[in-house]
Amino acid sequence: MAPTITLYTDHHCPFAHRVQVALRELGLKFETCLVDITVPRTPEYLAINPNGMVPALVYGDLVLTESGLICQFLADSYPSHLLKASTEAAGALQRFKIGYFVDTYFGKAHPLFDSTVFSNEPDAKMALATQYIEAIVRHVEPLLGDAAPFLGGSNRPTLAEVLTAPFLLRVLMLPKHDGLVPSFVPETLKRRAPNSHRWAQAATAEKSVTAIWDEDLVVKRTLERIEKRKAATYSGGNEVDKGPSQS
Ligand SMILES: N[C@@H](CCC(=O)N[C@@H](CS)C(=O)NCC(=O)O)C(=O)O
Repeated sequence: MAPTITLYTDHHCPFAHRVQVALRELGLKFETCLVDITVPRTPEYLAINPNGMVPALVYGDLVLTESGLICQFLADSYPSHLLKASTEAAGALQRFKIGYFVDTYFGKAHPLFDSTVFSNEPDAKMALATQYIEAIVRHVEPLLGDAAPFLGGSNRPTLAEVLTAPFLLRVLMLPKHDGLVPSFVPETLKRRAPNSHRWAQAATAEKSVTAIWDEDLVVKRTLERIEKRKAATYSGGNEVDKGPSQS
């Protein structure tokens, strides 16, 4: 019998969003429990995940945490278009390429986007946005030459898109909101990194990705976090928030 699956999530968290995308791509039935991460966690939630973070996936009698590992576990457990088994023809190579791509995107590019969002100084914001685009041009664009529209010529999303799409939504949508990300980002990406731009648009248009996307909520929460960080900086206190990687 298939295990019952419950996802503990907050819809503005991109890490939790990854797991939603994986579950939907795999066509798995699951329940959603919303956890408000803007307030102290309830004892009930801390009993499920003692570190209080989302996502947590209750899978049968297991509690799984860490979004990347949860998605990998699901993709391994339910063979599909997301990921070949390592024993399939070209499976090991596809898995290497997906891992390499995801490492490259999050290791070399996305932190610069997060820093753009959370920078308070307009000139620094512009410089960081430019550095993000340069990192995409240099490191990510060459890996997407055969995207069709997804990684490695796949016409359906792979694990690479599952892990990146929630973050790409922010790259494409936040520049519409004054003061968060300079508005030149999407247009410049389209011109300088056409493979990446096409790929990001395709990934963020998938139903599995848009299903729980709430742009107003993400913008509101991002602005709140920026204010909180500013207040912490001006009061000379310790950081009250965990940093840009959660944007
Ligand atoms: N590495 C974790 C990161 C998860 C994470 O940062 N979750 C944030 C929300 S986006 C969270 O739960 N923050 C609440 C807190 O730190 O108390 C993962 O990939 O699952």
